Amino acid sequence: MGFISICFKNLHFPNKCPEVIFFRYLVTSALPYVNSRPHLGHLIGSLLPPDIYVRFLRLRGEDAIYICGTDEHGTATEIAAEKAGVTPEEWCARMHKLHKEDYEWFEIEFTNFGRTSSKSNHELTQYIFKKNYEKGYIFEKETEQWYCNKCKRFLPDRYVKATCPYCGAETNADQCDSCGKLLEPHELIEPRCVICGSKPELKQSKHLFLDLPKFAPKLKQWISSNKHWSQNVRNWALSLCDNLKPRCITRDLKWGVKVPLKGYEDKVFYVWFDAPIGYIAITKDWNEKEWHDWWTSKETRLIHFLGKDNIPFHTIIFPAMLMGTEEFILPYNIIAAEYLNYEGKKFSKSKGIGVTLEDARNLPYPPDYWRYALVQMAPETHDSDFTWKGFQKAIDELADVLGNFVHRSFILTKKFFNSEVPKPEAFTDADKKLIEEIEKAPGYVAEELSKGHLREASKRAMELVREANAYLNQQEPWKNEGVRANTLYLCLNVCRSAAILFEPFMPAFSSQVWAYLNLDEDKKWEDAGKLLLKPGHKINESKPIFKKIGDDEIEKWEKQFSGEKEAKPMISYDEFAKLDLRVAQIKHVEKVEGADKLLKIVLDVGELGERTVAAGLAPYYKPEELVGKNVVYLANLQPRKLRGVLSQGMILAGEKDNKVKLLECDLEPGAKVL
Ligand code: B3M
Ligand code: ZN
Repeated sequence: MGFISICFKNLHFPNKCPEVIFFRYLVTSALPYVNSRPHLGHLIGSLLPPDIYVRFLRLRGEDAIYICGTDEHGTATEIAAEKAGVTPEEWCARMHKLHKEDYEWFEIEFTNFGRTSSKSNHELTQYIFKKNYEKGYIFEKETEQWYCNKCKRFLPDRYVKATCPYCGAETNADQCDSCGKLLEPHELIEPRCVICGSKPELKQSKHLFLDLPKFAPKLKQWISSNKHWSQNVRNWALSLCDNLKPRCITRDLKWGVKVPLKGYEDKVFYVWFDAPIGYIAITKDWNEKEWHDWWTSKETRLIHFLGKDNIPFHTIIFPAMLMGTEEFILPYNIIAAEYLNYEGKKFSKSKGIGVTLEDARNLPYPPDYWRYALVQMAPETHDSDFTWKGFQKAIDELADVLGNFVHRSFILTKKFFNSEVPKPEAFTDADKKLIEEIEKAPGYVAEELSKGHLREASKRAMELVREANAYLNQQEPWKNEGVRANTLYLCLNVCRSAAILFEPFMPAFSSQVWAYLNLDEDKKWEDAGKLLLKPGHKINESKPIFKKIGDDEIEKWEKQFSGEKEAKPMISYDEFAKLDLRVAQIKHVEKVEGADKLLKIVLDVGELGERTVAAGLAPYYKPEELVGKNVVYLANLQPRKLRGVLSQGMILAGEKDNKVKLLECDLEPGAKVL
């Protein structure tokens, strides 16, 4: 990828720069949706990597900004708000605040964390639309959209589930998560309404389309020329170019950016049309004067960090929209993460699987632990897993290698030199070897960081500390007075270097060590390779910075976030014997007025006569499928009224992963279940 290939302050070959080009960096993270609170996958998938990257750039003295914010439009938001009983505006304001607090807790340092519902984004979206429209890149077409007759609404995008016509996987309506293909409504196999499960129908509606095929040659040429992109991103983008279709950019919704065209008063832009423009608007909301320059100057390197499912939008659709304006710059790089799973499963809020950022904030570990551990488990080149064992291992490493080294260096300096940096004598071979490692470290770490290889970069930084630890053990300055000054002088300098090299990963660790070292100057990346702690400099007391995590604690979290519900407590046989369970035959079934899920079911319970129950089975069975079934019925449950139906007892069913099936029994009505 080589962000440092055209070199400004090249660390390896400082004298070989043919020309000095002053780039500045506009770095973005995919804008998180507001329909739920983020989890660890979001943090490592898109938010944390750009934070680490921008911190690194700043340490190198580069001009870099980090732009992010909440992606607020679209049906997902509308429905989440509806469920919560608030307006979309209220919902978004609330979620924006919570998202921001979550990220800030993890020390994600945004230049601006804005919102796509802002006035500036509405204006810019309409502006970019108009430019594309005027240049003939947008056309109108009568189209078919999924409409759910039961929910009485159009079902855009993620509100239709179906089978992917290309790979056969279960998919969303607009893009298949498995094969990445962009999908058109009529292509879907066996579509279902996500809200109610029924089969939607295609209805005619007029919509606007971005004419992607018109951009194909330019896109292809541009993508091919981006040799510094990762193979994966580049190949995927190129393969998409071969089969570009016009993309519908409007939706039949209320919540979103209005379409400034006659006849489109009831529609808004597709959320993916205005969301990336949000990057520009959020920059504008940060700096009214300079935003335009940032987004149009050739000196800006625009770098998007995102999850792999967002690749088509950032390599094709957004660049096409930008090309259409003939005004804005195109991304310089797109760094895509794979998916993070949780202990071998998918994160699932509804099933309680995985750790949300809110959960993490309530656990007894500081942000640095999460940041470092997540980098060790990051899905950089393939899908990976967050595991609690992995978390424990990462913190063990921090405590055993980094924390231990820093603490020993300080303790020994206090003991033997009254907390003053000792004055070294002539360096021995062992000293010189370590000095060489110190000098090389910032270049090595930078090389990986520049490519977005965060895990490798952190390993390189840790390598220096491992070397220094080995050196300290070998020198034994507590025994050998002769080597004491040199050894501790170098070890303290390694502490200083580590505070710089680990700053992007663990900002709190970095400031802590800086304070222990009694330093107040600004940290500079290249200084990590120098011996800048001066003999005689007074340092402060240190305390151990990292604490290992016990197995019992880890086991507790494994259980707590596994999504597995604990078994219910034991009961006695007598308690069980109180249940009067019978076989009952279903005689008659009807829907309950005003209740989507309830069915009114009349049962024949043999000697007990006829009984009526109200059961929440409508999503799983059609009334006519139930009639004639012999089921298991709990006869002596206190009757209660449900939506006007007096329910006498209940019929039993099993449930797993949203599948529900009645318990059936092949005996005559009235038979006892023992
Ligand atoms: N909100 C999708 C996502 O979080 C979307 C990213 C928008 S980036 C402009 O996967
Ligand atoms: Zn529906």
